[in-house]
Amino acid sequence: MPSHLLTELDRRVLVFDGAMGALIHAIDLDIETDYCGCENCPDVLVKSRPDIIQDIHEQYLHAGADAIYTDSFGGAAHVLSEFDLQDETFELNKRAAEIARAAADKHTTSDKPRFVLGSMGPGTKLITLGQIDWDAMRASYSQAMRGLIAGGADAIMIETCQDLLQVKCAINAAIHALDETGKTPDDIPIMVSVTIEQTGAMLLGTSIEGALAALRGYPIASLGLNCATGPTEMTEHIHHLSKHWDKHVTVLPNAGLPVLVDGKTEYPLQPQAFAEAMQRFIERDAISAAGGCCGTTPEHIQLLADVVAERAPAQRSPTPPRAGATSLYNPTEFRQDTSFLIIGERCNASGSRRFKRLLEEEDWDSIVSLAREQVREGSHILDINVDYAGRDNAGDMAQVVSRFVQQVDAPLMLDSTQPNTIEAGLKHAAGKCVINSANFEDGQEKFDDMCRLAKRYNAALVIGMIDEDKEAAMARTADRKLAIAARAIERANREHGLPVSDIFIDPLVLPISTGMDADRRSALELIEGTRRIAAAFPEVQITCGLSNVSFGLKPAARVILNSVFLHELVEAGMTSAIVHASKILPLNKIEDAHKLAALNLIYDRRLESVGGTGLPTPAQRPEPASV
Ligand code: THG
Repeated sequence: MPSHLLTELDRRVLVFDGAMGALIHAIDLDIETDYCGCENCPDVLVKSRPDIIQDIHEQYLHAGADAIYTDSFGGAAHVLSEFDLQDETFELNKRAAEIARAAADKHTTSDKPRFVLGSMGPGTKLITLGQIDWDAMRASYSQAMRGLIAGGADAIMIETCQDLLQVKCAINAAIHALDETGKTPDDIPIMVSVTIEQTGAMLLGTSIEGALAALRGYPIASLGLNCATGPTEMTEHIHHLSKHWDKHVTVLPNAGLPVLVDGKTEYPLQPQAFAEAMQRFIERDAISAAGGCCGTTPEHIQLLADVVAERAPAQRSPTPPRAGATSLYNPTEFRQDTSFLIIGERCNASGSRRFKRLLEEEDWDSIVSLAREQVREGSHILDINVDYAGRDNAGDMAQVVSRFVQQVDAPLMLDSTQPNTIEAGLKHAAGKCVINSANFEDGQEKFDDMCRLAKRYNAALVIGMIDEDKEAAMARTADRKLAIAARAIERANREHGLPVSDIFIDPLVLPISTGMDADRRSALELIEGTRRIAAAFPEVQITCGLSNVSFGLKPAARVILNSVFLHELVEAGMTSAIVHASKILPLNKIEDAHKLAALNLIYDRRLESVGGTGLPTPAQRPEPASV
């Protein structure tokens, strides 16, 4: 059965409650008897003073709130552990939900149901800063969320989020907790509310565009904003969500920006002005739910409820953002209108002597510099491959990714044949990544593992055109490349639910410079394969490790062959390539004779090899095909 809360959110704008902390602080409570010795831990009051918590809930319900937040903002085990309360995580959260449930049920009438939102705050440790790791945080949230579900919460509200990696981890925890209780996000929706500071970004620097792009693939029912600022400062961010987020938008501002009055923090926005500002979001941005955060009171919520007055949400027709990945900070679209998506190849232990040396020396700062150099050269995304015999690859991946996440503003492509190395990176990557890569070489099970990683961490996925057929190995013909692509897209999309636009097909580039007969046609087949895949699957991304084509040639010849080959591939429908960005030349910078020589090699025209550039020179000089 679809959740009652979701049905109601479709039907009318819901009023959420206001601040709880200030109302608690206004009451004279005893540290020992009320707070159980845990000073500044409001979460413990559900045990010692349920009467106070229920009374605050009822004040908001009385004011007209349709939904109330449980008193469990700091209820995750890793937060409670600061008060040595970690063993009570499940119980405290269950109590918090039960108290809110009792209050909500008491005020529910046949025409006005009231809801309980199981609140989960960001905690006191930032995962992207390395203060806690993914597994610990996920387990901690899961435990608390199981309590909220057991206590009767109608939704899990992951709120006041400052760090995208924390949000991804908390969503996974919620899915896990629901799973364990035999529920799904259709029964108990997962809601997310991020905090955009006055700087215009989340605490760790994420823009609203970045947050939306990184979270869009998850089964969340709403995305909104709360805390940090008043409604005015939220205007452009809410506008962005309204235009591009195709599910519910929730807005819970503070009562303005805080001011210091006689050494005390006060929130200046009065109930009337607050309600008017919220009315603008409801009318202009078609938001689904409105409430208040710090500094808001039952009076603010009462005036807000008067303004909302059971109205239906305004109409809007959001256009979802185009497929892409994100760094911690910003999104990058997979389709680059006037170019191709440039994936920097140089952070690769087997593709760069410099990177390999820096990895051996564990010179992480210079590795960051190499990454930044690639961004300056024009790379949109950075490939990271630390696979290297004799080292702890998963450990290296974690080291590299945790640094790049904060110090490099580009989405990351995690490149390894080992799922555990990829996952080690995903556990540190706040933004939306690309996994490189899955294939069918070792059977469908391993392929499925990579797809599951992509789902869990909301990453895009590169798939190489190679399957179980040991004789044929990599797909060398256009036919086989297309056939494997069709199977891969079917499996990743239908079976695992990866959006087609988040799938990168890699038809696989082989060197054509080996002089071996078997390799002579491989560039040709690749171009034709790309053309067919692009025609059959217009939404799919197509990529390749371009530099492979010219292994063994002299550096100057490689630049020419790579550049000309890339041009042919892009014409055929290739949308991205893993390259050394500064070594790709525009065609008009390449001499005609060199261009022709490269084309002859690519199209396997009859050649005899001579010295000079290291490129074969044509025996005859046919007209270039596509330059
Ligand atoms: N498909 C996918 N991923 C891939 C590949 C692919 N990842 C790895 C590789 N292939 C693409 N990356 C590189 C990186 C470097 C080089 C080639 C491919 C390269 N490096 C020079 C060399 O080895 O001669 C430079 C050496 C140096 O700077 O020291 O050619 O196909 N999905």
